[in-house]
Amino acid sequence: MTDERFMDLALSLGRRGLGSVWPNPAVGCVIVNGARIVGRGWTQPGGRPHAEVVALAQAGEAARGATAYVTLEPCSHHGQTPPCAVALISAGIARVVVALGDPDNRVNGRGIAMLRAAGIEVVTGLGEAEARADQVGFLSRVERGRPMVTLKLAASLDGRIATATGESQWITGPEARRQVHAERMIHDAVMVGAGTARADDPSLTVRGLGARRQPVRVVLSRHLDIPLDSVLARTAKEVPVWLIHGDRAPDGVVAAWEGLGARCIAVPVVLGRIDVAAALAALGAAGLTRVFCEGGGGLAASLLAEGLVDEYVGFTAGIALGAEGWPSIAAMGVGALADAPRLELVELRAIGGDVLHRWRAGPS
Ligand code: AOF
Ligand code: ZN
Repeated sequence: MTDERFMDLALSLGRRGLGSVWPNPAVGCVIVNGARIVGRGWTQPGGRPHAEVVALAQAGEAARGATAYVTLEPCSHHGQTPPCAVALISAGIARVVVALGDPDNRVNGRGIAMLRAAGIEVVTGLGEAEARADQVGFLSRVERGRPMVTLKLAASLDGRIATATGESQWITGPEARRQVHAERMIHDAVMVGAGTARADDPSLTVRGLGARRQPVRVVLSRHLDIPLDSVLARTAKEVPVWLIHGDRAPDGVVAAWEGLGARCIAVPVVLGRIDVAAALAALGAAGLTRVFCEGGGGLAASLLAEGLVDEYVGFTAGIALGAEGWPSIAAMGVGALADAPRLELVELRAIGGDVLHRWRAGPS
């Protein structure tokens, strides 16, 4: 096997951690001695142990003289455990192939420098584009101070997410809904606006896929007017609920939610709405790297208007709801076409009786 194939394997191992390792990146590591794979590792739930530590433990003595393939620069800082660069050196690794540098200011080139200083041959940049795509959430947290955002909307042919009476369950079929759970699982958090939380009384958990760590449930609610007997309220002690509220939400309601186990985070209100950029900055500061937003139309519009959507995944069903239905994207104040956010199609397929379409924002 070639360097490329081993790095591909490391990249696919690393992806296993997506959604369960925040605030850390989901890294993969493969250790190869001769032509034999002697260790495989990926970042463990909660972010530790790091991928290299897992792979080295598996390799044992066979790590001596071996090559390590790592999807992110090995760390050089002393956390709760010694740095991975030191672990690789002590294990007698002879060569390290790294896909992408780690921008964390505790690392940022020092990991690679430590390996080289110890006489280890280091090759960089192999698989960099794939690694960058997998690390988009971690890179966003470190470099932009906010998590990456995937916006998901399940809509009718005419782009409606509910009927005039707010009925939305179910517009799409079971296959699309199952896919939504798979998408939730590779994100750190699932986020909705207060209107959706009130209308659907959702649980926002991952079900049926054996998730090892449930995503945090985030609700944006200016007045914190979500029923205290909702599913989210009743389950806040089992799976985290974080409420982003306006700075004037009543203290009593904040205390009541905190009593139920929710985390309440106040952010400024701008023109009568929660400042979504400030909300995302707060989520980034709290460690989230990948957020999956499931509407509603108001939150979708705010995120799009502010250029905060990195990926959009749409599910379109063969049902028409008409203009009385709730729009998937509310008013955005777009005048000229040139001012409208435009995304690039990256995936299109049938899923059950529905259509999945995925779009990415251009580089910002
Ligand atoms: C690695 N391998 O698998 C991961 C790394 O808080 P700590 O000590 O766990 O360090 C977290 C930082 O370590 C994180 O911000 C990133 O720079 C790096 N993550 N490094 O060598 C891994 N997950
Ligand atoms: Zn490490």
